Amino acid sequence: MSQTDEEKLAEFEARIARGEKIEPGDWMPDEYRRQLIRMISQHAHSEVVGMLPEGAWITRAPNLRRKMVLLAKVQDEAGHGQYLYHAAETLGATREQMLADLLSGKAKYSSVFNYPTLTWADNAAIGLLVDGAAIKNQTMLAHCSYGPYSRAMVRICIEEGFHKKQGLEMIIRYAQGTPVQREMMQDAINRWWWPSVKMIGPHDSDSPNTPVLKRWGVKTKTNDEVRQEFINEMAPILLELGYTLPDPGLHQDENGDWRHGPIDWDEFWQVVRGNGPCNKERLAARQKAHEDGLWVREAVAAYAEKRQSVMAEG
Ligand code: FAQ
Repeated sequence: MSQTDEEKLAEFEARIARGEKIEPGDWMPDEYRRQLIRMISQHAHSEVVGMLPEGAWITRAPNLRRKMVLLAKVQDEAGHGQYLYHAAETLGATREQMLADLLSGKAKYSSVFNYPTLTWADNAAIGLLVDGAAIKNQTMLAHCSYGPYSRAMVRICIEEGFHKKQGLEMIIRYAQGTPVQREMMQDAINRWWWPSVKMIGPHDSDSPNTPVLKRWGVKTKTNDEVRQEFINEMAPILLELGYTLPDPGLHQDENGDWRHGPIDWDEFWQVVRGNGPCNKERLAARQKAHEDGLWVREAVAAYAEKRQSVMAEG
């Protein structure tokens, strides 16, 4: 006897409640599939666009060790994009469509990558703050209910942990440096603090996707809960090192939580809508990379065609 949709949904939700992973061939509600494709493809695009702000500094690294570390980090981000595009493909999304949506400006990617990297110290700020915020969110997603996404997240979190440590190491070195070096690091922290706090997503009251994502075990925490964890970790580290944070409202409450002041969400939505300082530059860079890669795609397609005809001839 075939099950009704209500019965399938009840079984699906019972599996999630038991902590089982949902796998690609399993029955899932259309909305679960849609939400995952939305989120995973945005995440993949973020990794790929996220290579650009730091990638701009590879040729200007201050020494060979720093260059090797930065190269490895940016290369990791390309790999993360690949894992994530694959995870979205398991849900029926095609690589071609996802890329077309990114290149046309239709698809979203993280707001945080639309700011410029003005000095070498920005790479330190990105390592600690942007990777630090990404890890808080992704450690949660490593426990999500969709198998391919959660497994991709486990690998990604291990690599992001290294990214965060190299950022912290640089921030500590700058703290021990000359007044000019400290000032350069402080300036980078001032510029990356708020974009990092905002990248975790809008307040829960303005987050339409969170309820359904929580119901089906994709998110296990809300945006504000993740943000609180992030600020609780970062504020003491940076203050202890003698830096300041650009939030006059920041204070520790009676429970020990570091509370932030008002967030400028208008600025965030401007960036999300394509009007941030570097949105156009980022999109143009991805479009150029896609055009420059045309000969590779053509060569791969020609090879595949040739191979097929040779095999057909036996
Ligand atoms: N930027 O209802 P919610 C990284 C959109 S990876 C742009 O709260 P949700 C690694 C959201 O899409 C960083 N748009 O949405 C790295 C939705 O619009 P839609 C990326 C944003 O999904 C480090 C609308 O606002 N991480 O950094 C942003 O429940 C260093 C309403 O929002 C991920 O993608 C934003 N910041 O929560 C690489 C993790 N926030 O789609 C290089 C996976 C929200 O309905 C260097 N994603 N929006 O039209 C998630 O965890 C979630 O999607 C959130 C947003 C938490 C980002």
